[in-house]
Amino acid sequence: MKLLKPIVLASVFAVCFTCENNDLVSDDSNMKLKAKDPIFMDLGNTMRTIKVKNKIDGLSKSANSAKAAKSYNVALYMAEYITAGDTEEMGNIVYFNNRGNKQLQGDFVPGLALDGTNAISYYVDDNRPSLDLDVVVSNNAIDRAMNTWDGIICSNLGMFEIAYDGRDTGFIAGIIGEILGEDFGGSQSYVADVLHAGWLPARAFDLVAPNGSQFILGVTYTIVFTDEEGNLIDTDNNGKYDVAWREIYYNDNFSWDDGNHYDVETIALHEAGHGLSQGHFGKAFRNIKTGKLHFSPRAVMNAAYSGIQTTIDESDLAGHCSNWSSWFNN
Ligand SMILES: [Ca+2]
Ligand SMILES: [Ca+2]
Ligand SMILES: [Zn+2]
Repeated sequence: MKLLKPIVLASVFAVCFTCENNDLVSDDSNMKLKAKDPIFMDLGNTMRTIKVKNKIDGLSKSANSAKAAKSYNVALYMAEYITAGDTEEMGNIVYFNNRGNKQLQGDFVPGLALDGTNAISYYVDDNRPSLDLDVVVSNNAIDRAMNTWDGIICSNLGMFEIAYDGRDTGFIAGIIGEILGEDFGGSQSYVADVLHAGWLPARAFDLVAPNGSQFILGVTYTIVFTDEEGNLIDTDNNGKYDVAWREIYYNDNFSWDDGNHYDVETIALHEAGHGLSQGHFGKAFRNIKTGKLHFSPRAVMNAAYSGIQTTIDESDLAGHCSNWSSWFNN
């Protein structure tokens, strides 16, 4: 199959070269890569009832422990993945509930935060390190990525890290493990608004997209609140499903590096963008002679890896600010 693809593409190229309005070929040397429609994957019923006890800052330890746990219904709603960039596959959106074209975006809701604060919490799980990097090195890269988003001045994320304490994490790791009959760890407990859940073996990514193990670098899953029947809810009526938290996983099939190929900070910055409700952005082109992938505009939120990128570009900034500048913090 892999060998056939260039031939198929080359013939499409030849046929379309004279077409008007063709959107495959942008000029003689660059081929525009077409974005695919979102895909649907059926992982069965992922709705779970979880108990969360919010620890409120300022309350004494005993007052906090006296607070009753509250029950919430949550389910996996969607995922977004970024691809390695050296295949024909571009990153995409995956929906796990088939509602035709009635899919909405997801977003956090002020006042409905499971950590008890509108500030954005994150957690980095050391229990699933990459095969290639010392966990301290990858953690530092992830922290740098989170600080980059937190440093944007149009938003007031008040980001804070929940310190690693060894606990089991991973709503999605649990579900994937159940489906594949393997133990990837996992927990049905809320940990933080954005969970960097760590690295999983390649086969876990075949549940994100068909053959996904071969081209997905990283994926961000969106877990949303549901009602008791499992219907997705939009309690603040903003036309977006209410996000409970997001989980980020990295594909250990690829070689991870710190400042090389594939650079953890670059992918963590991209995935954290999804963690903060941003979608993919930019048109992808492949140079016909060199095979090199490039984007217009180049941005952190491009759907495939095209080299190290650890700063937020204008288009990323616009997306972030339109979403977060009106967010009220606490
Ligand atoms: Ca929060
Ligand atoms: Ca909403
Ligand atoms: Zn992505």
